Amino acid sequence: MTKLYLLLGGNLGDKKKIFSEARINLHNLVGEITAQSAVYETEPWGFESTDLFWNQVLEIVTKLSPEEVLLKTQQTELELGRIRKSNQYDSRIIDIDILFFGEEIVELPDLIVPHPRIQERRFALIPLNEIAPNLRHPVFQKTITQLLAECNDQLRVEKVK
Ligand code: PH2
Ligand code: MG
Ligand code: MG
Repeated sequence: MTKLYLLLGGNLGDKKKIFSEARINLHNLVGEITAQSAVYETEPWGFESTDLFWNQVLEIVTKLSPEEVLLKTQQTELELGRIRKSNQYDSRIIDIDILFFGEEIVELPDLIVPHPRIQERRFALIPLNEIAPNLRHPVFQKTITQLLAECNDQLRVEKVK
């Protein structure tokens, strides 16, 4: 069994309903959700849009491999209606990213874990720091709290009330 951290993100549609369905699907397909951060409203990172994101981190205990988890997250994205328009950053209904898979390092053509841009993104670090402040990044050998303290991202990240 491995403890894994997933990031939910989306800035289109009924975010409350979509996030709730994503959590149910992931619980059924990947494993028990053992912790979840608050939901945050966040400014789009890397592109311009007036549609603010919601982001949330889930801790899940799984017996699946990283590749199997990737398939289940992609299946969930499709079931919830995600359409990929381009390879550029774009508005979307739901994105489910694998942030950490235990302390494993995975480098496959279609999957890199830990997620290669966590350290640049407060929208990922802030919810992660809420539920796993002492989790150690196996490449940088720093905790989430340390990565957050060193992060230069200035975009707004606020709890949804
Ligand atoms: N995801 C991206 C690009 N930009 N910005 C925010 N605030 N939240 C995201 O989840 C997000 C983003 C690529 O997946
Ligand atoms: Mg993403
Ligand atoms: Mg993604």
